[in-house]
Amino acid sequence: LKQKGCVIWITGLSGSGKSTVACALSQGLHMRGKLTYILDGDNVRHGLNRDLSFKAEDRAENIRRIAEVAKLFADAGIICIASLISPYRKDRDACRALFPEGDFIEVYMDVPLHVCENRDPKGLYKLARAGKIKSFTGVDDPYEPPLKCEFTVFLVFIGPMFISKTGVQVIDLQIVL
Ligand code: GGZ
Repeated sequence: LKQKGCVIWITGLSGSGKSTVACALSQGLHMRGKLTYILDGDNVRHGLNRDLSFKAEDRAENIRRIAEVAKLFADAGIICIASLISPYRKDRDACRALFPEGDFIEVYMDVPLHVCENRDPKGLYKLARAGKIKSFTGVDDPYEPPLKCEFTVFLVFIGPMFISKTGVQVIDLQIVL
């Protein structure tokens, strides 16, 4: 195989920019000749996972299935970018356990709730605040940030930056956009 597969797992609130970063990463990797595939929670929930709700057990099952599919892609040598809220730490850790050391790269979108809520691209926060959507992450459902992850994305004025926890490596996403 020319390319070794892996999964880049992007977690964060609705509106935190997971899909944007997933697309930017995918484009950047394509430009470097890498094969990628994006598994987006919201999309997969229309097909494979359309039987699942947003209660905790169903979110766990959503995440588990997507991790299993990501593993198939990784086995085929593809870099699979999974972008899901994946709010529970134990569910993300269970996904990590499916992969060999180093093949599960967790990226945390560290964007404050008020920023996501101000953006509200689909008007879902507004509906959740009005009680029209129940169990909405960040409003009346929990989000547990990673205690340790490979990358944290902070949205800063000069554009989205990839900043490693060690602070050693800084990659400006604009390079790959
Ligand atoms: C959270 C919800 C909910 C509730 C609908 N809570 O911003 P979006 O719209 O496009 O992405 C969100 C998506 C979340 O699906 P995930 O598969 O990523 O969630 S999880 O990992 O927790 O299983 C949001 C929309 O679905 N959405 N209702 N109650 N997000």
